[in-house]
Amino acid sequence: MKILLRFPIFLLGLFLVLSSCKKAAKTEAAVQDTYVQDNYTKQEVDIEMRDGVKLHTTIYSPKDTSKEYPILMQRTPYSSRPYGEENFRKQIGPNEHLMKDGYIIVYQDVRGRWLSEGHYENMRAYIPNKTSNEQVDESSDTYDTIDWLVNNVENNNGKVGVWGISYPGFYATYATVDAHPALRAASPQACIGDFFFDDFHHNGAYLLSYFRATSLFGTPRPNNDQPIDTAWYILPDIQTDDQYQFFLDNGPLKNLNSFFEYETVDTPTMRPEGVTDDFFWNELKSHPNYDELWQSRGIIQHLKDVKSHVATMIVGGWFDAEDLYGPLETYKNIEKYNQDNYNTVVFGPWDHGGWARNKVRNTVGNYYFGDSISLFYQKNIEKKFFDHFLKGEGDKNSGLPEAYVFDSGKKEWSTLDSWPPKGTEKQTMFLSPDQELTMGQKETEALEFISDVKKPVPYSEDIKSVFTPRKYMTDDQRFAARRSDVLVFETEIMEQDMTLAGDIMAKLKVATTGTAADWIVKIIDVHPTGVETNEEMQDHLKMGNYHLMVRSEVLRGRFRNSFSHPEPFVPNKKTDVDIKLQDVYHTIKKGHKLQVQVQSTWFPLIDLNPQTYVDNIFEADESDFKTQTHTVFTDSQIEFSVLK
Ligand code: PG9
Repeated sequence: MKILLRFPIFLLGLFLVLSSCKKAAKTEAAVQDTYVQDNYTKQEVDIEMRDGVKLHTTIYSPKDTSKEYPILMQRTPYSSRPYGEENFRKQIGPNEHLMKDGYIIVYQDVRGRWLSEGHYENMRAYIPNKTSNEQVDESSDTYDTIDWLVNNVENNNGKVGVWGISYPGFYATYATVDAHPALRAASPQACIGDFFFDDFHHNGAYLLSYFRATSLFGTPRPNNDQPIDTAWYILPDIQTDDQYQFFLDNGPLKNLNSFFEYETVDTPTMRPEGVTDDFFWNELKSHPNYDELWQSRGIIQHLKDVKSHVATMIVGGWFDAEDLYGPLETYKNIEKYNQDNYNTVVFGPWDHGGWARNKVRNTVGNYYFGDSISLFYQKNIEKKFFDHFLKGEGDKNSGLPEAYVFDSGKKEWSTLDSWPPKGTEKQTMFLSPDQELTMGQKETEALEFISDVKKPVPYSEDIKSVFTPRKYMTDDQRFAARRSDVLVFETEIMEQDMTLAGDIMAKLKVATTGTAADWIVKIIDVHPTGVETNEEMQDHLKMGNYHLMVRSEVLRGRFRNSFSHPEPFVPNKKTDVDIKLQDVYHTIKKGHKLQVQVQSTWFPLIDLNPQTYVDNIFEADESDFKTQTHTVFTDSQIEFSVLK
């Protein structure tokens, strides 16, 4: 009896031990919540810029004052809170290894945000060749801040690094322009490069899925834009989880203006016709083309003279829905124009900022890429980079490769001496009749589909409402493939691996009965059956036969020849539409199939194209939206960069 009794207790004990191991296996051992408070002091200062504006800056310094430390800084529009020198963050710095190693960690509210003075401008334009202290931008603000820090913060070793993800990544890139001599290392990560190609637009198509984020960047601070330590903006509440239906029922974009008429700010007594209180919404809706407003605010164009004392490591995620253009173009332009610089790139199988998370299982949406990929990056790449340039030799022998890139098909890292890799060849495949994707061109046929503005193609089969899109980047695409307004082209089963490495060019030959159209291309890795399903997979899906979206992109057809000078289509005229899809590093493995989908709506990831040409879709009327018949000709082709 005793043995019998003891046996279940043993099982219970075993279960408890195993389940705690399993739980621990999901997340890396978390740092105790009071680590920062126990090991760092905190001070908050308002640093005066050259034009007199003061920027609120939080400084965490190691309590051990027996040695000197580099400064690692992040400039952010998202607040350097918690405010108050008695309130501490639970983790500081790019990752916990750097925090534990001992750095002076600095956070700053950028000009016009939170507790900093001044007025905010999204993606503030750079002013070259400044001639007065009144000419300020994020470069001069960073320079003035670094100058103050190295001359006033105790125990600093005179070397400064900057890092940031997304918008903070943009400010990290900006720091490298007219850089302060103390700046030695910059890691822009998922860094915005240009709001016409990152975040709010993709090749001119407005990302309606960003709608709720607008007020975060466009609501004027109250009391005539005074510093404030609590969130002053309100995210629009569309009061439903079904954003597809909400935006479809809402109709033209101009019906959204009412969300941006605020009562909580100093509302002008009389709003000028068509002007809302949200200054960013006004910019979005008044500048549908790539005009001076957007062009002046892109940072990529200003990377032609990055001083060689600034080492750069650009980081991004292959499945980042928000900023993919930015990190790729930032790396490539620094590489192109500053060939003596130390400039490296890291791209892993992550979504937006995934590399900074401590989860053991690295997934994007349904798809599992492996364990400890972000943890590996933090410990063996990111810490190595900053330690080398801020604490170590600081020469080009960092021990890191030019390109640390993860093959999302093979699910393994590669260390390469360039990106894109040497040894790639362009391989053209044709969108052939009978839904085939073929190496050789077959006879030219016209494949027609009805593009119904009342039933646009969903960008996701999930019923949800998002702040910004994310999961769709690895979603299974069978839900779309089964619609008559999505054209599908697929290879035979691969007899050998095919490694896609670099950009993809879709060279479409199209026509429409209308005068306007969007064109979307999706690259899909069709998995074989018999593949094990991971625990993160949604219930209605299995890994067997999963149609993994590897890359996707849209081009608003009016911009096919110029992003600044849009033009209508001539009805029923065969027209070239070339779409550059951002880089991939993905092996379509033997036994898989490569699939391409082409469609004209992608809702509500992007807004609905009226499919009749109007100068500004933000001002379109209900009557402008018309169902049309689109045609894709089978001499359309996709040009892949294939690693031989
Ligand atoms: N690039 C991201 C973003 C920008 C603007 C609106 C919403 C998101 C980011 O900074 O996270």
